[in-house]
Amino acid sequence: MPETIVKPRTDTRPQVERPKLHKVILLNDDFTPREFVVRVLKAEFRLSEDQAYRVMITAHRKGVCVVAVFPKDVAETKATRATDAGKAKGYPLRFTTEPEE
Ligand code: NFA
Repeated sequence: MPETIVKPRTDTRPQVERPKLHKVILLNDDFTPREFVVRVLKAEFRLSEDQAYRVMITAHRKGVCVVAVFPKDVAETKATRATDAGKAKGYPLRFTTEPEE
């Protein structure tokens, strides 16, 4: 039986950081109608009726709710579009973003 030759295999692929995801956060306010918030969440974030209602009611009760996480540029674009949808109707509805831990 010939000797086993163990060939050292060194992984030379560069170790890259996975880009951080950013949270889109819905902020409560006293003026935007609940149904409108649900409609925006469904349209902009593709949430189901149930998911959208739960996110809306959590923000309503606790002040804020995480809607979803995306790469930074996607999170910022969606937060801006959703905020602008409220602005177009004269509502103070706001979505912000922040990096995930
Ligand atoms: N608090 C709003 C209302 O009672 C509803 C709302 C929920 C607004 C979540 C913004 C975010 N009409």
